[in-house]
Amino acid sequence: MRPTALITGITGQDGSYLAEWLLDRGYTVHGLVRRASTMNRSRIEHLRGDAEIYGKRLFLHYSDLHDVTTLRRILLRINPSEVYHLAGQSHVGLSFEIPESTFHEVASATLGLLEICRDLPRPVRLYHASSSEVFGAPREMPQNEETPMRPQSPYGCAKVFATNVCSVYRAAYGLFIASGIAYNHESPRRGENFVTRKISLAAARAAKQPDSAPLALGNLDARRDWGYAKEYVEAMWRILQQDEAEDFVLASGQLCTVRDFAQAAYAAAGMEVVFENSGVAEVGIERRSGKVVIVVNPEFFRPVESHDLCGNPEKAERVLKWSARTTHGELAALMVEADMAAWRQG
Ligand code: G4F
Repeated sequence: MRPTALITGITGQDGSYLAEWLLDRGYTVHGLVRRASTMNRSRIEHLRGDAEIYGKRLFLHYSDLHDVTTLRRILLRINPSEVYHLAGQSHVGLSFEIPESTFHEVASATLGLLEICRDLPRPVRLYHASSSEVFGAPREMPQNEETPMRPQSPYGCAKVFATNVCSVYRAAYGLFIASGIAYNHESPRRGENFVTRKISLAAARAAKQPDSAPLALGNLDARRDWGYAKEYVEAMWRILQQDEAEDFVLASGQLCTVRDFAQAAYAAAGMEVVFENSGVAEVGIERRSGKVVIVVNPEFFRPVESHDLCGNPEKAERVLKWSARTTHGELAALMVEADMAAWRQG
């Protein structure tokens, strides 16, 4: 019999790559999608358009994570062996503007899902997408699975709750529940309001339209441990194939500033950049030097910034036999190339 997986958040970056990974391994995949007036399924459109897959091994179900009755009914009907819980508001900056809905989507919804899993007749393995944001302002660098959590945002606080309640349910009820404490992972499928994709789109646009408006960014000195999302979904799957349920840090172990990522992205599009703090540049290309201008706009600064978030991937490498392979420079280049290719196709 084919293994069956349920993915919450299947239309997102990670959900779409994970669906591909599982389908390639012979799984039947079910995904939860939210009912909305506009369809936002572009990342899985190629799978939906594949007559060999859609409706045969890939199924989508309308449900909201707060619609616990529907969720329970779906889980009982499809009887999955594995659940990958990836859904929820994931923008850290936005969580300062919508803290309560962030908490409901990230924290309460996870607890609701655990309650359903607890009652299922057949034991299920659950992957919970935790985040480096649980560490926030860590007292050590790099962080590992034992590093104390010190979140710096409403989103981070919600993830702390969700990660801790997953551990409690694992201990209390003997359920196979494991969190991947993932550091930033990006791709051409990344949402456009995350900094790497914002940069790759702007670099591709500047290559095509030299007089386009300059890119405006927030904190250029912020450093992140960035990896390629396509590789991170493999780690999620490996976590559920272990004998014991355990949490894992998923990281590259390397830091890169927003400034350096931007420089690498524009270099991949054949351009050099200069950074202006004034925020008043009117065109993207400085006529004298031929360099592209990136301006700093305080609007994109956060009330509190997480810092020194660099993961120690040692446990994942040793136990899961997994490591992040794509470097920051390679990641920037592959994202820009994908966005330039999309421009060329119109
Ligand atoms: O791309 P970001 O918005 O990602 P952030 O905040 O690190 O969170 C992402 O990674 C976490 C860890 O995996 C996830 F938990 C979370 O769900 C999300 O996927 O910002 C990265 C850095 C920040 O320091 C931010 O202040 O870039 C800085 N930044 C500078 N200018 C900007 C901008 N971020 C955004 N979104 N937009 C800017 O213009």
